[in-house]
Amino acid sequence: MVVKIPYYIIVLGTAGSGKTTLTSMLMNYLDSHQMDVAAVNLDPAVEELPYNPDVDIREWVDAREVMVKRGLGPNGALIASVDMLALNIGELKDEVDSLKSNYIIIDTPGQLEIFAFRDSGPVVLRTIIGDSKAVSLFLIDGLYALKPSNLFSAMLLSASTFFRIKYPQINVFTKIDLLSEAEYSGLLSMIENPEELASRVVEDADINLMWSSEEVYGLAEKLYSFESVPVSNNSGQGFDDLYALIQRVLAGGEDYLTEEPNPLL
Ligand SMILES: Nc1nc2c(ncn2[C@@H]2O[C@H](COP(=O)(O)OP(=O)(O)OP(=O)(O)O)[C@@H](O)[C@H]2O)c(=O)[nH]1
Ligand SMILES: [Mg+2]
Repeated sequence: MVVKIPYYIIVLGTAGSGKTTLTSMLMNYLDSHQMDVAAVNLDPAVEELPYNPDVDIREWVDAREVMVKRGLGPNGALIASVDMLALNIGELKDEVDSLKSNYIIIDTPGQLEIFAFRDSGPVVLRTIIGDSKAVSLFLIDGLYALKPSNLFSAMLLSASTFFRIKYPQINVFTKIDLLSEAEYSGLLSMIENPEELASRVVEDADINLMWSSEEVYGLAEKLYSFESVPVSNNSGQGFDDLYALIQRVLAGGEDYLTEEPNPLL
């Protein structure tokens, strides 16, 4: 018996970095390449989505209701909502397991700390994904990353997220359609070359950096072990490269392996 085993694509990143828009765009991209794709929304506070989620956390927890009932602020309510979900994850997991898609994209909330720095997020992800293959996309706003110290700090955040989530990770620079040609090539030269980033971070530092430029370079070099890809969620620029990187991680560069046998059979 041949059973489809889905590949999971987790979309993470700071608030407003473009997670939901990328989820929608990537769904369209995979769909137009004859891949079967589904989406899971794990943001309990989102009002409107540009895609139709196949599984939606809001079916189980409503962040607004949690806010009112428990007298919490928006951040506290979000954290409590995901904690509540972690305690009742079985039903959501069953719904995800019933999906028959090649790819399942998981859109996460803007409060990155829930997924990266508390226990509930990683527990929810590991329960959903089980033994399947997964890749995590760490989104960095391309406009924000133009400043070397911003880029460096975003890459550190990406690395620290990786230590908690523990799935292979790709840094995805979004909103490149908003950059001028000069800005785009400046960004590219920093994300392709750790030496350039290190020297610009040290050059631009208006604080007393406790690290020398060699030390910043050493750290930057390590951060470059994550692959990077610039994209526009508006025009679709960069999505061929993004798909190729995802495939390299998930299937050694091949397209989805539909004939993958179930290891349990
Ligand atoms: N120009 C441009 N705008 C983008 C791009 N990606 C996202 N946006 C815009 O950025 C804003 C935030 O996008 P979202 O997709 O909601 O970001 P998010 O990371 O899901 O936000 P939260 O879930 O609130 O953290 C929206 O206005 C999007 O239209 C992009 O590649 N280019
Ligand atoms: Mg979102």
